[in-house]
Amino acid sequence: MTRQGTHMTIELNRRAGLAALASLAAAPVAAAAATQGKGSPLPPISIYHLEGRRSERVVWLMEELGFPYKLEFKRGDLMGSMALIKAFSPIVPMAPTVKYGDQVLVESGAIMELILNRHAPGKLQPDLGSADYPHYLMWMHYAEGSLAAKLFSDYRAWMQQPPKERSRLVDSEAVVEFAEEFLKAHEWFGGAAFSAADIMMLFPLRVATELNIVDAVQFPKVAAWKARVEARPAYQRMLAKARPDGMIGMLRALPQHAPSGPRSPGPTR
Ligand SMILES: N[C@@H](CCC(=O)N[C@@H](CS)C(=O)NCC(=O)O)C(=O)O
Repeated sequence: MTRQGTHMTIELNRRAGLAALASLAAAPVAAAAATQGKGSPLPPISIYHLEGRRSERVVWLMEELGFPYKLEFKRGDLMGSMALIKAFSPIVPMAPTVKYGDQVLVESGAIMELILNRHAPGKLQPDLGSADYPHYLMWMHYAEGSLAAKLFSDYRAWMQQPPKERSRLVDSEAVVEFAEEFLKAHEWFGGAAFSAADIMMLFPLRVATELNIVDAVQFPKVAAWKARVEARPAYQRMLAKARPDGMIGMLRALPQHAPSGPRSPGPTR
């Protein structure tokens, strides 16, 4: 790996990928491979990345699957990494941006669903017909649609005008509480087994407590789940490759919360 400031192109898991491609090449057509549960051959994938941000989800997924990918970012330089993204995809520069074959994709959840459904059938998702599947799919989408959206809007509102007491307008507790309640009855967001839903949920739940948007002590099940997912070898490999110097450029954490009053009745958007 080259050092800071230089444009990093990291070719990862290449050998594993070549072996997988070689074995898949024996299948007559991609569709036949998919029906045999092997998945279609993976096109070349480049992940445009910002350290510590949502693009880690795709890197982590690829590490869980042992799939090859290139990682594009400037180590220790978020602005430089964003400039790479803008040069590659100026219309909607965001992380992750993924080059999938010759297609340009954004939205971490959609990218993950595509990779799993097309190239890794049966992995990191519950069976479509199982009781776990509806929950799995709900958390896959809740992570961005309800949780991250509420957290970041509360964060901005709080930064703009710090509230003096818990308020219906700045109340991310409710959206995190929903996750806490679920984890009282389930070990993982996909139910019985670790899945891509856990990968989706880690970023917003990390942001929630690291930026002090909610009090970590109020959510012990979430804390225990975080420790479980962060201990996974694939997560650790992701950290080594995609966040080699730890967290950089972190947003300022919110000041200590206003004294707790009664919980307000949930999200109001
Ligand atoms: N819903 C998108 C959100 C992507 C997103 O907003 N990514 C952030 C980084 S975590 C970003 O690129 N922000 C643009 C910026 O910081 O300028 C996803 O899940 O991929």
